[in-house]
Amino acid sequence: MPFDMIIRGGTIATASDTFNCDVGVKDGKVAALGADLGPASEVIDATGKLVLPGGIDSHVHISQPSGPGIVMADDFESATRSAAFGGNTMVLPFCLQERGQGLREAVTAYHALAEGKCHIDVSFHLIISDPTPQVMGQELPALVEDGYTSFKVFMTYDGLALADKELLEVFSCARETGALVMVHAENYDAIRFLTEQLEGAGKIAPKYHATSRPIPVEREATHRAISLAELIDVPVMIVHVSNGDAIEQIRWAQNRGLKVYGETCPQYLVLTEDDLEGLNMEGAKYVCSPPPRDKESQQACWRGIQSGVFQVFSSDHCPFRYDDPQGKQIPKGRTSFRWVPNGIPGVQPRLPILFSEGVKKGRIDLNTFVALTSTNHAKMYGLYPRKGTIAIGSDADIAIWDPDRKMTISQSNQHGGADYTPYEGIDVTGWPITTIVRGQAVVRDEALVGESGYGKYQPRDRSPYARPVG
Ligand code: DUC
Ligand code: ZN
Ligand code: ZN
Repeated sequence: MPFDMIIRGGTIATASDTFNCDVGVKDGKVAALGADLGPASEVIDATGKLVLPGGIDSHVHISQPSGPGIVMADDFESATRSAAFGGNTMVLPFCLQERGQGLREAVTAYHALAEGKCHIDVSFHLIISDPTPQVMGQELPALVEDGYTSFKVFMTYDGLALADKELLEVFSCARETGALVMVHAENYDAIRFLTEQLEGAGKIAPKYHATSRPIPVEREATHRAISLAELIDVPVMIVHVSNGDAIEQIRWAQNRGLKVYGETCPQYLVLTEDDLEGLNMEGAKYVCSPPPRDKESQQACWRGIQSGVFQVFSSDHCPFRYDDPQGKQIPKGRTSFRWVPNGIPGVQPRLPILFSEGVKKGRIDLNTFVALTSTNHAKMYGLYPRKGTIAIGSDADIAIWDPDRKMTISQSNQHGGADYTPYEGIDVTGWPITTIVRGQAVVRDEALVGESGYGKYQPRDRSPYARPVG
């Protein structure tokens, strides 16, 4: 029996091409693309369906420490299960170094949380919160060698924000080691100032979360991150970009030949600040940073996608349960928006939202969709061509889509640990129905068929995008 699996009769789309042929899978890899491939142990009929590289979501938070009394809604089992239902074959969550903690120690503990739990493949970015000489001089270079080839830094948040000098030190370490830096760009002091002003005026409801971090807060930090990166001559990825002003900074840098990359997310395409207006604590369901903006910002994000300012479209999945004192309804959250856990679930609806709003509505073509949701993530983070495409020799990481299936996103069709979806009621056309990881169906015909523990940790190469300009 030459093939373990044949996916027959579908339309394949990669980041560059769309064509009709069968896919032969052997030993977890794509082994043949063609017609009449002969027998196989398992045949999947994909007639009338799209056969796409499995989604890779390079920005998700799973089991991340989030402050006293707060617990994330997803562990590795539930996060990777819902990701699989959303047509993803791999996710990249963040391993957070807490202040005072060694990086290696953080990585070991994070592996223990993932081990034996994952339905799909995972790899870890590092969050650097304590760039001590030991971390920068020894731990980080060794971890990059071991395949942890990207890390995130924060310009805001108590316990996470790095001063400009620390950012320069981390950027310099990234340049030396060939790692890719991801930046959360918001101005910490401006947010603290505005938060105190709002609280002083009794403006404490969740909706003021958005007021406390307006567009200039993100624009200024985006520009500063770019300028600091330019000083070091190191590439940077500006993550979760929400509006046209921040996009302008990135485009300006790109036009100057700087290696500045961009990521946006579904919340900046389909949600607005108005969603935070909910009565009582309902607005907390939409508290995330940067906050969703307005219709004009949504249009700017679409233009950023269409014009190539953004290389990747990620979910920034960061789930907290709503009806839960360890989640969005933490008692302190009623005293001020500043205590409401920051983040929203989104790893499952990411792909249907972009497919429906982007491809089906004619804003982007199918190949751009594949690039933004899979191929570019693999390229950016050192996984390509093992992951992120359908080509001979690549891992058989494949999502089979019904491009015409009409669905309404609802908590009842979500499979993660959260008890709500901020995308409730959004109608979409196109839905992933079967997800195959390294040649094994994990979700088949919209039912979970894989076992937790099948998904494996994947060390990564250095990003080809992380090389300095010179
Ligand atoms: N930043 C993220 O990347 N995710 C959730 C919250 C945040 O501030
Ligand atoms: Zn962030
Ligand atoms: Zn995030």
